[in-house]
Amino acid sequence: MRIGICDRKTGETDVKLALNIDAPAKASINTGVGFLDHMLTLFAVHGIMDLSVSGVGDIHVDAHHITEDIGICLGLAVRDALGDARGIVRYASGAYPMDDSLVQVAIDVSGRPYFAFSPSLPKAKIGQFDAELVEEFFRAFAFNAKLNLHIRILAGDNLHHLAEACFKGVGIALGLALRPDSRREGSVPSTKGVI
Ligand SMILES: [Mn+2]
Repeated sequence: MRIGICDRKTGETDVKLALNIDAPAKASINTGVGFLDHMLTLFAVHGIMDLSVSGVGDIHVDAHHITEDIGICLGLAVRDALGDARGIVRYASGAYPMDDSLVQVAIDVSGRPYFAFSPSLPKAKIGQFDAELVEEFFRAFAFNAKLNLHIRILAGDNLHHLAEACFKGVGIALGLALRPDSRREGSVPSTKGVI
């Protein structure tokens, strides 16, 4: 079982996160931010991973620090679980609908961080949650997981649906990219021999 752990405490947040990428889908999420709990649950259930997150943050300020820091921790936990990334598929992409919304996600577990999100979501709120934090979350995640992540909004204007399509889409694509492929025969999926 490939398991990654991240315990990270700063002056702004205290995050404990565990990720098992080979376990049945399960989510145990408590971040103090309801919308973020909902998104991380969708990420784990549709990515078919076992994710537990307990986070405490300075949400009297807003949800920025806790959201970004959980993105950092999820990225570090993916890196931790992967080790040298032996035998994985490495690439995955798809277009993921959520009613009116359609989001294209492409992932390369390359060992090199790159992030693109376009167009940016409007500066508006989804309930109490700032929609712009969706992009902040995935930037922190991609940079700390050291992978290429492209998220393109193809259709839709319901911000709740768009955010859901992003979290489900990245969860599903990540799950597919991290799957072991027996034809790799345990080799590192790179002509460089390292990821
Ligand atoms: Mn929902």
